[in-house]
Amino acid sequence: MPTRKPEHKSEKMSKPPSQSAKQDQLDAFRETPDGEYLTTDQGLRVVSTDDSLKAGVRGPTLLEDFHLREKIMRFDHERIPERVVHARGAGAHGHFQVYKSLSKYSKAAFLQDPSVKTPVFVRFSTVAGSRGSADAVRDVRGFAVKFYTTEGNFDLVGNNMPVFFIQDGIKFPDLIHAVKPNPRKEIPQAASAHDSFWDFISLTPETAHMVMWVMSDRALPRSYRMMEGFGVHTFRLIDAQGKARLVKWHWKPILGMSSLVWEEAQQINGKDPDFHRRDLWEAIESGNPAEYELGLQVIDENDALAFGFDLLDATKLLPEEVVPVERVGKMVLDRNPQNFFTEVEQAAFCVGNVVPGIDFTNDPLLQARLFSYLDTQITRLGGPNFAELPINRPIAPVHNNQHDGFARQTMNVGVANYLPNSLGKGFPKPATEKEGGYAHYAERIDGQTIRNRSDSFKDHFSQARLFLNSLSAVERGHVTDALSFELGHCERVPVRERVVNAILANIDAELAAAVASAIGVTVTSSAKAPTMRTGRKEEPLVTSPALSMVRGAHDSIRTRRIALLAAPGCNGGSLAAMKRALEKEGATVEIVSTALGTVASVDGKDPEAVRSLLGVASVMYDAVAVADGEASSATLAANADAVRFVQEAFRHCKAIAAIGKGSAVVGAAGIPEDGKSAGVVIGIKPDEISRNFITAIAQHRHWDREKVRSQLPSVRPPKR
Ligand code: HDE
Repeated sequence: MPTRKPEHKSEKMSKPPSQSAKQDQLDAFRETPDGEYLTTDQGLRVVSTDDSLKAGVRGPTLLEDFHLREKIMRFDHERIPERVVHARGAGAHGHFQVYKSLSKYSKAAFLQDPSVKTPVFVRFSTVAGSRGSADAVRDVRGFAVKFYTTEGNFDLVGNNMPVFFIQDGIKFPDLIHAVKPNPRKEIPQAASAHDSFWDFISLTPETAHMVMWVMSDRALPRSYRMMEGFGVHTFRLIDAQGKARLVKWHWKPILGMSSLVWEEAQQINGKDPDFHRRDLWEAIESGNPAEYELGLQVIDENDALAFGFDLLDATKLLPEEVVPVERVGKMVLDRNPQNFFTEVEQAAFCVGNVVPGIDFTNDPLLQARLFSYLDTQITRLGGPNFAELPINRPIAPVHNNQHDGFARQTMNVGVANYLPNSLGKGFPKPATEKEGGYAHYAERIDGQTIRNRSDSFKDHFSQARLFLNSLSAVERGHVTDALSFELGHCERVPVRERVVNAILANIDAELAAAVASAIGVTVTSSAKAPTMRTGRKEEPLVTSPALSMVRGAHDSIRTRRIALLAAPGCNGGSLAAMKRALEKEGATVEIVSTALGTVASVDGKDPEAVRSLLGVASVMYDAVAVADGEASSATLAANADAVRFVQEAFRHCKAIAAIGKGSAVVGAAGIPEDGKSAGVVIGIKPDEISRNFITAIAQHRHWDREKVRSQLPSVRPPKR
């Protein structure tokens, strides 16, 4: 069993963490069997692990076989309860660094010095599905960051959407029961397209804004590396003078935002249920860290009600056009876990883990979370000692009188396990604020005990409308399609009717009408809710361009996955040139052929196929190109899998290229071979095609094609 390195008593909180502080701590627990003998948990060497101890070769197994009993006992108890929400996830290690001191806002030690790299562990997740569910479902994504600071752990447990379904945590069990599988049949898995979810939505108007987000492309991220993150609630930052400011936390992905299209996502869930987990893992393994900038919206403490809504209401966002997001630091995730269970499954994020300089607000959703995250670990991690697990252990020293309980590891020495004491000379002693003690912000509170909500929480539709109005026509079309899909799966007509009339009609008449006609119900309500103010000006903000995903840089193909289709008889030289050009831009390129291995070429430059058409599909790539060569093209054009590969890439609006004769495969897929369709690059000069192909891939999607999606010509027989 690995031995733990002792923590040094002399470790002072002010000492900057070594860059590897957390990694060193984790490494002390790692066990590598290289060159070692197999032993029992007691360290006894084992002679055989293949046969149980029996009375005679054909006789009964003996109870005396302690190795058998221990091995089976340990196996029987390998599973722990999955997270009640966010059960499916993936994690990575890295660090965080501020660009410059944030002392003007917060006294938190990890926000002071740009030369300090604070170790972090991040877990991304879906919400509704169970641990073995597929990654590319329509859902909110969790974005939980644990900062191992010198003053203790700070957990920023956020999502990839800036708002939430409900305003008060007391409704969380209702929301989650409604979205989780039907309690009788336990279906559907990891999906909100069912009656109970939409029944709850239709009767809970405060969900309207979040519903727009979940029905948008934000719920289908292309990668964890290409989505934003949000703290959702308003928190407080406290500076060294004790001055408090309100803050909204943001994470901005360096690669920009990208999404999947719905049909593609559904196919991915069959072809590669581990799509996002694999993407994160492979990017990091190939030396491409996942990177995000930390953004802050800092608001004056007195401005909680200055923007036409309540900053304590988690169903509202503060548009970036009203209060800009200041980019203050960068997080780099560059190390994969070495053991999923101990590092990812046992990670316990607690919203209540804060450090001096960061504090809470009275957001009633946040307040309920402060209880839940500590409480839930007792069942999930089997007792109160979960903070001792290596992944959860702070790098700041821990000294207190919280003792005992299941699986306690620390051996506290001494008899004075209480305070005040004289037997232990008064230690461990409480710290003053100056010595780094956490003092809660002294907010003045004056109120009556009441089970009710503030009037400032009553507007549920203005920001749902703001979000919808801020989307591009294509994005808006996707919201309509998603609602039509989801409600189309509701068996009960009254549920469909209520969503349309009680929720959608209040947001936008056109949206309600379009969805109603798709799901066979009628809009009977013409009462659109009034638009309330968002921002400082009296006239309502009509759009917030920052809410659309199509804005932003489209100039990089770094880490994009590209398939090059080739068959025997291809031109290997031009294909290799294209591969080199794409790889130079940071893309991952794979040659896909009718079989694995060397593909015979006409020019002696035989490419190596690392995938076969049987094993992959175009939904696993961002773009596809077809090799030159008469025989290769003829084979691929006659191969239904190859033709479908190209056709699906076209349906999903991805960049497509064909070198020379490769255009025949594009033609066989029913796509015009004139190279005039958006994002379809056809030609004979490899350099020029590669250049144009790179530009087309950087666009990520060529949405113009959506208009023709349903009219895509059927597959033409290949030209002979
Ligand atoms: Fe969570 N949430 N949540 N949640 N949540 C959990 O904690 C809960 C909410 C979020 O990767 C649980 O350790 C309540 C908002 C993430 O391990 C649990 C309420 C946001 C993760 C829990 C909310 C989140 C969780 C389940 C309403 C975005 C995964 C296991 C008051 C700001 C963390 C666990 C990880 C996990 C409760 C609402 C984000 C049960 C009661 C809002 C990213 O404690």
